Amino acid sequence: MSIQHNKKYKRHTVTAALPYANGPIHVGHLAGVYVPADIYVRYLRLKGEDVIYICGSDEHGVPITIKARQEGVSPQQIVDKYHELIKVSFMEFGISFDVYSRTSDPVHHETAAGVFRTMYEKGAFVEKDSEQYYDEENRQFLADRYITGICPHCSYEKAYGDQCENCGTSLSPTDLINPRSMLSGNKPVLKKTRHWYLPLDEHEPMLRKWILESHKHDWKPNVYGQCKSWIDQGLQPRAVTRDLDWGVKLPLENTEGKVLYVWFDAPIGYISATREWGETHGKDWEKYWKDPESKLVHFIGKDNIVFHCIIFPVMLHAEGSYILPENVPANEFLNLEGDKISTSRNWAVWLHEYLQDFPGKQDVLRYVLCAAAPETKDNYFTLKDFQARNNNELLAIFGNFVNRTLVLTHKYFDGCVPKAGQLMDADREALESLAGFPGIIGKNIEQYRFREALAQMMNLARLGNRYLTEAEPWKVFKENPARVQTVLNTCLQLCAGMALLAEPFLPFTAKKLQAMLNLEARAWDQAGKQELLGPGHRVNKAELLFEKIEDVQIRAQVDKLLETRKNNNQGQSAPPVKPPVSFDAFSAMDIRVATILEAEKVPKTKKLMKIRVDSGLDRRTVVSGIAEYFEPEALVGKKVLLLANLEPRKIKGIESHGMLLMAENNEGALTFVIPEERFENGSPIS
Ligand code: B3M
Ligand code: ZN
Repeated sequence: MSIQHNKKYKRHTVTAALPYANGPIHVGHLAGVYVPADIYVRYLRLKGEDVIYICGSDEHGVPITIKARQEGVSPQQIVDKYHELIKVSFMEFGISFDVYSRTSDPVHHETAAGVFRTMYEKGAFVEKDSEQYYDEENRQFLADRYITGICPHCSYEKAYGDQCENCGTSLSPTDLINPRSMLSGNKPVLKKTRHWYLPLDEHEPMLRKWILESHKHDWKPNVYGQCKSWIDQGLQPRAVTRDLDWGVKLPLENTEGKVLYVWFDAPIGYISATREWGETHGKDWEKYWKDPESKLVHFIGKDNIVFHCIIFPVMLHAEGSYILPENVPANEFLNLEGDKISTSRNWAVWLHEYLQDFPGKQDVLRYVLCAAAPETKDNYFTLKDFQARNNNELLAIFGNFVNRTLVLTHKYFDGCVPKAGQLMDADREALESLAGFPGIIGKNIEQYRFREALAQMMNLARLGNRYLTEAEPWKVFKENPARVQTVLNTCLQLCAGMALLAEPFLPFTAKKLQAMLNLEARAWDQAGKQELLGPGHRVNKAELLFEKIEDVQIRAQVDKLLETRKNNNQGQSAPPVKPPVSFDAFSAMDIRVATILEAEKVPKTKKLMKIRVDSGLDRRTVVSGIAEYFEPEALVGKKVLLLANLEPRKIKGIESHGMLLMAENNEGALTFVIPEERFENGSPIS
C-alpha cells in the first residue's frame, strides 16, 4: 500500500461530515468542516478537476431518539424537520454540495445493509453474547447515551455510556460507576444479548502501515497524533450493532430489534449519497469510491477522527472493494465569545438565524470563519471580530480597491478598459505578482491551509491598493493621460484576477464582481496569465461589494446571546430532586469546616487537583475534579466544607480522603460552598 502523495488523480471524492439531524447548523460546524471543504471543491472545479462534493443528514443514533423523546414526537418527525432546515440553510449559504442526501433514505438502508452483509459473508465480524444494561421499566437495552454514570477515569458524574465528555475517554456502558437509565432514572439490570463486533485489533498491521508509515508527513499532526495514540494503546473489537428500533435493520435472520450502530451506517452514508447522485444524474458513481485513481478526502471535526481514520477505513478495507481516504484534514473546535459552543445550552450563532439577520452577507461570515478557522488549535469567534473583519478588511481593502478602480475607469475612460502603454517597473511588478497568485493560493488550498490561502487572496487586494495609491492617477491625468491608461489597465487586470481567485472563498462577491467587470467565468490558472480584460472592453458602474456593519447590529446580536445565557441560567431546569433519603442517612455524613493548605494539578490530567486540607481533626489529601476552574494558588487559605467520612478512594494513584462541597450551575461552572471565616476548622455541619 505505497502512497504517492504527489500523484495526479483522475477525480476527487470529497466528503463533509454528515450533520446529525437533531439541531440546526452553527458557526462551529461551518468553520470546522463545511467552509473549508467548500473552498477546496470550488477550487478543484475551477482547476477543471472532476470532483464530487458529498454530504447529507445523519438521521440515526441515540442523539436523534433522545431529542424525539424530549420533544414528544417521533424520530422521523425530528429528522424531517432538521434535515430540511439544514439543507436549505447550507444552500442559501452557498455550500456547493453536489448532493445532500439523508440516511433515512431507502437507498442508504440498502447500501449500508449491503456493506454489512458483504463483510459478514467474508467473516469480518465476531459474534458475541454479553450482558448489557437493560431498563426493565421501559423494556429497552440502554445503548450509548441512554445510560449515564460516573466516569471511572475522572469521576465526572454525567459521563455517557459511550464517552465521558469531561475527559474525552471513550467508554462502554459497563465501565460506568453507578449507572442510571436516561429513560427512567432507574438502576439498570444486566441482560444477555448478542452483538456483532468489528475486530479492529486484527487490522492493526494494516493501520500501522497505512497511517503510521505512509501518512506520517502528509496528515495534519493533530490527526496523525490521535491515530497513533489509538493504535499504540491497543485496538479493541468494537460492537457495530445495537438493540434499538431506530436505524438500519440488521440484514440477518432472527435479529429482530437490532440495528447497525449509527457510526457504522453514517459513513456509509457518503457512499449512498454518491450512489443517489449517480442514479439521478446518470453517472457512474462507483468509480468515485472504487477506482484507485480517485482521491478520497474527508473533512471533519476533531471529535470524529477515530471514526474516519480507523473504523471506517477498516470497514472499507474488510469489505474489499473500496479505496481508503488519502487525507482527513480534521479541524479543532471553534468557541464563541470565550465559551464552548453548545447546542443543548443554545450557545451558538445559528446559520439559519444569521441568514435572516444578515441577508446577503453570506460571504462576510464565510470570510470570518475561514480567517479564524481552528486549523491547528481551538479558536474563537467573536461578534466584534466579525464586525472588524468586515469593516477593516473586506470593505476597506477588497471593496475599496475594486471601487476605486471602477470609479476611475468611468471617470477617465467612460467605462472602457484603456490600452496599456509602456510598462514601468511598478506595473511590471504588480502584473508579475498577480501571475504568481493562482499558484500560491492554490498550493495552500491543496495543503488544506485555508487561512493562509485566504490571507494570500487578500494580499492581492492589498497589493492593488498600494499600487494604485503610489501611482496616483488622479494627480497624473492632466499631464500624462497615457500613463493613467497603463495604471488603470493594470488595476483592472488585478480586479479581474481577484474576481476569479476570490471565488472559492467569497463566491457571491466573486459573482458580483465578475458581473461588474463583464467577465466570463474562466479557469483558475488564467488569472494573471493573460490580459483578462482587453482594451475597449466595457465594465459596469461600481456597486458596493460590502457594506459597513454598524455597532447597533452587533449589539443586537450580543444582546441575543446574553438573553440566551440568561434563559439558560433561569428556567432551564435545575436538576430534579433526587429520591428521598432518611434523616439517619443524612446524619451519617460527617461534614466539617476545613481550610485548604496546598493545591496542585495532578500531572497528565485535565480536571484533577490534589488538595491538602486541615480538617481540624487531621491533615489529609483530597483529589477533586476542579482543575479546569481554579488555579491552585487561588485556593490556598480558602475555608471550605469537607465531607470527612467519605470512603477513601484511589484516583490516578492518589488516595483521596473525602470530598470538598461545591455548587454547580447550569453552565457547569463550579464554586466552593464557603463557611464564614470565624468558624474554625473541624466545626461540624448539621
Ligand atoms: N453525525 C457526528 C457529528 O456531528 C456525525 C458525523 C457523521 S459523519 C459520517 O459529530
Ligand atoms: Zn472522564
